[in-house]
Amino acid sequence: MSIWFTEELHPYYRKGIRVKRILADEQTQYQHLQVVETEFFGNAMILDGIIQLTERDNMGYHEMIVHIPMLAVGKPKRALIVGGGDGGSLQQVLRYDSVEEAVVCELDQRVVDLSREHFAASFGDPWADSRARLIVRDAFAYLEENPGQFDVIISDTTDPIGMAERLFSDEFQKLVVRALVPGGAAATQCEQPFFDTELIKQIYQSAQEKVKHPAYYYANIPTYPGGGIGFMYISDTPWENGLKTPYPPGKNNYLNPEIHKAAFALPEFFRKELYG
Ligand code: SPD
Repeated sequence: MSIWFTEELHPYYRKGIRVKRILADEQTQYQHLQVVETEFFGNAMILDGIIQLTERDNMGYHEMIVHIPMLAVGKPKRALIVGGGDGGSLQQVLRYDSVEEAVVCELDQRVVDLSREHFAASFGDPWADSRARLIVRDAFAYLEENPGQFDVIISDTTDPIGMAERLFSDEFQKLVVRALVPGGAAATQCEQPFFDTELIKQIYQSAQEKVKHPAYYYANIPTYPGGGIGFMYISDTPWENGLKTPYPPGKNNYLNPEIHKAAFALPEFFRKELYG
């Protein structure tokens, strides 16, 4: 079998990948979850028709959303991943010997189950690490109950549609900042400069009201709309602190010192929009 999967996240833009076979296709309590084997990108996870990750290009996303705040903080002990049930961010967080606990607050247990089944070749089984703790629950309530607890928070979410929309709100960001220890750092999935300019501006303005050193950075991911995705760094600690921190044990496949700096360089049209 050979079919094209076409994604339409924005009504004016589509992209497609060739699929060899469907490995899982189910309606969970929360969403339509598919895992497919693709022609070029390895296995891919699709939620409600939107590609979340592929084996071939997820490293840009997971390394960048995790290491930028982790390196800035230095020796993080406690990390929280909001969403991230696929285990990709967890795998990166656990590379740090300083990490004593990594909490993943994921709403959909099936994302965890099917990822363990179909992405073990890429992520291993980070859940087997004694420092990993899975909480299957709404992140809002969890954050409300845990102020001042985490050195690093990674908001590894789907797009701001339906139930995930509020994970991009000012209210959510307040809870994230409140859940950090002083000097802690967060990174949130923050969409695409061409397509989501207004949303990113709003998120940046919210962050400016709460922390001293918010900044937007970007990674190339061919299977995301526009070929990439950005992140909002939210902290009183400048991201540049991380440039001096040694990488954790294990192999980087995307991040290197040049990429670390270059990720924060924005194209002029967008730099003007965001920073004025
Ligand atoms: N437009 C797709 C954005 C997907 C972001 N979430 C990815 C989750 C990977 N852990």
